[in-house]
Amino acid sequence: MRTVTVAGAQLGPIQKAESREQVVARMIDLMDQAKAKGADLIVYPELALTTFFPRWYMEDQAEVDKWFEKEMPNAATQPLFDRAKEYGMGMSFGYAELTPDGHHFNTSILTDKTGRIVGKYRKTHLPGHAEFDTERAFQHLEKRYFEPGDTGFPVFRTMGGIFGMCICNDRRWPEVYRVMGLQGVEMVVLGYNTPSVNSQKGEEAGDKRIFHSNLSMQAGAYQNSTWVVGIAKAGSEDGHPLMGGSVIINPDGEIMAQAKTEDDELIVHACDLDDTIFGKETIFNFAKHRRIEHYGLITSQVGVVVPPEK
Ligand code: ING
Repeated sequence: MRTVTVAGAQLGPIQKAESREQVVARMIDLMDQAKAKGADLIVYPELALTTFFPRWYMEDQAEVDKWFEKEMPNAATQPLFDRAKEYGMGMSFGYAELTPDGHHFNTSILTDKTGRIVGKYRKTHLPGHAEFDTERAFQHLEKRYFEPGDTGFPVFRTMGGIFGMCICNDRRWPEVYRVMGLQGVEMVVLGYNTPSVNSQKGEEAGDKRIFHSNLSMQAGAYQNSTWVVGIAKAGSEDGHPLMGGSVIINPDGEIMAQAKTEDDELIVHACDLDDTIFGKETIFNFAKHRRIEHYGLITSQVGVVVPPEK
């Protein structure tokens, strides 16, 4: 048994006017609750420190940069790192990263039980668009404000297991889980900020969004025999609704815990990393069963190339 008790710390909405200090206080309150439930690891959402600012069109780079962190930890987040260290609790959360040499990433970190950052991941798959789109009901400007991540999909040894991260839209791409699966990942932690409505398809029902989100993460978990923890920032941010539905999914692809609200909400589950072994040694024993001589298009071709008309 290698049990890691995971607390998924879903955040409710963060309004544009809310300060990082106010948000960190909410995150610490969830961490206190997690401690009371014996959590070893707490997982927060994507861009956990601010509102989902890519919904706002901005031209002044100085205004854009206000949403980014120039160092981590920093004055606003140090109390969170201090509390995690006091509790001996690992944590993962997402934030907008502005590097010393001027690069802008949608980033997530993983700390160990001593509060040390042991892993960093920068979001690879940026959805949305770079210019103001008059056709959309609302903007989704991640391609405007972030560069595609440069980390790839690394995994990290900590807390007695092998952990990986991805962020939001990454969870929809099977390659993401497989690259980590090929490194033996036993738990993928990810945060998301997913609009409850489709900016291009108004009539899409909210429950289909939850369905697609769960389908993607459950498939990733099952097909790589890994735990997947997907944690939302949810609720209405300045009138823009984000879906909830935070989940903890086991290596068989089964949902073991799911959030019920669109507010700050903790979901907790004792995850035995040894539950990943059977799948990795049998049906998804990659070394025994994969036939990579037939998979070439997956990395040699970006888009679709259809066969010629007869
Ligand atoms: N958000 C959304 C996500 O992938 C999205 C964007 C929503 C794309 C629904 C496609 C369909 O969950 C982020 N931040 O990636």
